[in-house]
Amino acid sequence: KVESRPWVDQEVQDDTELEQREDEGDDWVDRSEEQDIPHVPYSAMRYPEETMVERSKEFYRLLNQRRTVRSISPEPVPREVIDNVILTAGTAPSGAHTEPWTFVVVSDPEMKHQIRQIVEEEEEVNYRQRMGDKWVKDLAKLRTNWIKDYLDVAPYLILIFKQTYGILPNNKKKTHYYNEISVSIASGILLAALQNVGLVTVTSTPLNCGPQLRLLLKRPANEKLLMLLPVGYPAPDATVPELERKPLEDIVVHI
Ligand code: IYR
Repeated sequence: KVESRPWVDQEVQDDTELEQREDEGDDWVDRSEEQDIPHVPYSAMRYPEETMVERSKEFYRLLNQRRTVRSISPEPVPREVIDNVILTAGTAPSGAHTEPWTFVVVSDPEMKHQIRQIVEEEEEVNYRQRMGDKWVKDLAKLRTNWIKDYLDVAPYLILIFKQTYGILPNNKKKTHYYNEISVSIASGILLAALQNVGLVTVTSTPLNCGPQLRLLLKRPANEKLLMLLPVGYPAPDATVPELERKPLEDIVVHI
């Protein structure tokens, strides 16, 4: 089937985009049905330069302390905080302002356990077969495996879905341009918002679990799982690998 989605960069196109397109009809929305919207003046904060330097350092210090933490405390976290970090994620820019994201927040212990069973079953096959020796060796230093206690223990699991297209109230479909990159940006902002309140997570992308988790959570076929974030306070005995980040000169080129 010929793909006609010029906004998807050839190099970035991944197979998650190519599956399950047979469920799509041709009933796409006519953009002329949309109304024009007013444009209003924009004003931003303007800081003195020293303040900018100070704030840039402060924000870097905060985010430089972010670590992937695989040992999460069962201690409860206020629901309002979760709502606020998701609102923050939803401020991300998106293709044609389509906001192509759904954040599924799971706190029900039984549902968390069902998610764990699906993920562990697939991850065992991933580690033993699909990933191959090289990938498994590359991960050895992180000491990960297919046992994911955090899926039972973390007070919240946030499953981030990208909506590959939108469905309007009249059942017509709406193109979600750049949906994967839009939701990826939102996910990054979510990670920053969690760091800002002292919560931790693991940026997990459970390989081959998307369809099963989508069905378990009763999400529609236009939604594809992009990321699964267990969220909570770090366990008191949590450890992290002693990793270093690349220095500025290794990540920047000024021209
Ligand atoms: N998804 C697996 C494996 C894994 C892959 C990468 I790339 C990592 O940086 C870490 C883990 C897991 O969650 O164990």
